[in-house]
Amino acid sequence: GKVRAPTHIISTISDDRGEEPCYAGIPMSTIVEQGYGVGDVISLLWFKRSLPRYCTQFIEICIMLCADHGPCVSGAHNTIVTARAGKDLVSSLVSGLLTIGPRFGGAIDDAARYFKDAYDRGLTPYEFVEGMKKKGIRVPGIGHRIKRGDNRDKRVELLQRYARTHFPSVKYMEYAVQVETYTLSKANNLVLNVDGAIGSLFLDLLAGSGMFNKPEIDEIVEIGYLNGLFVLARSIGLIGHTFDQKRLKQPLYRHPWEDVLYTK
Ligand code: Q5B
Repeated sequence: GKVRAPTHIISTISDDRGEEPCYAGIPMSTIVEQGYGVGDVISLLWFKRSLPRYCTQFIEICIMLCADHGPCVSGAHNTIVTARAGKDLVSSLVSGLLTIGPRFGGAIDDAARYFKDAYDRGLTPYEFVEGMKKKGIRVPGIGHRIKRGDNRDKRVELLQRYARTHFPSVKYMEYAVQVETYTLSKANNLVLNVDGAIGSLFLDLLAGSGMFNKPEIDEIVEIGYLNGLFVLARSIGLIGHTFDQKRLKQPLYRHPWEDVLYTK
């Protein structure tokens, strides 16, 4: 019989061999003609299934809300400095993206992991937060440099309002809100931030949509898909900052001496 040479790559999300490319088995003509959006494409290429409209709309809202947060955040700052050093689009973009991590924008997966573990184990917010403190771990998804208990993040409110209206259950998000109530009683900057809101709400999407079984949810949380939402979204803003600096013909950036504490 025929002997098949062993393959070097296994791929399950897309196929470009036929007349038209397919994403998770769906031909491009269907995607275009049936009006699929970016949320649908993310569903196909990341989750390998078509998700209900309220889920794909939620994904699109996350992308829109996280696309930019001004020039002063770590990512935009790096991108601006790089663009002003005369570097190209890709270099400026990746220098901004490289700041995304546990403190900035990249706390979504850990927020989902820790909120899920604490909720599923039935921990009270007090037990959860104090347990994290004992371990010396900051609660991912809690805390912000400029947002406060009396100056909440509008993006978080918008996500919560959407989910309360459209999701069948928001139990993980409500748990995150209880955690926030406790952390705010400790310090006014310990608000539920955009990473924590997306992390907890994505748990609700995974658990409540009926589209994922338990091993699939556990695998998504363990692998960590959700920081990808911030990376994808913020790329839009970082590309915009690169064009902005080029358009403005900004010179090489040099930080002012008077803003540095020189000390021995
Ligand atoms: N403390 C975000 O810190 C920040 C605590 C905490 C327990 C916490 C911090 C943090 C977890 C990671 C996270 C996502 C570094 C943030 C984002 C996107 C963005 C960004 C933008 C955008 C801020 C003061 C005191 C200390 C700390 C304690 C702080 N956080 N305790 N759990 N989570 N959060 N990141 O203000 O006793 O004095 O030693 O790591 O979720 O990135 O817009 O900027 O769209 O671009 O620098 O929104 O919260 O506060 O470090 O001076 O701490 O609070 O232990 O206590 P800060 P610090 P003590 S959203």
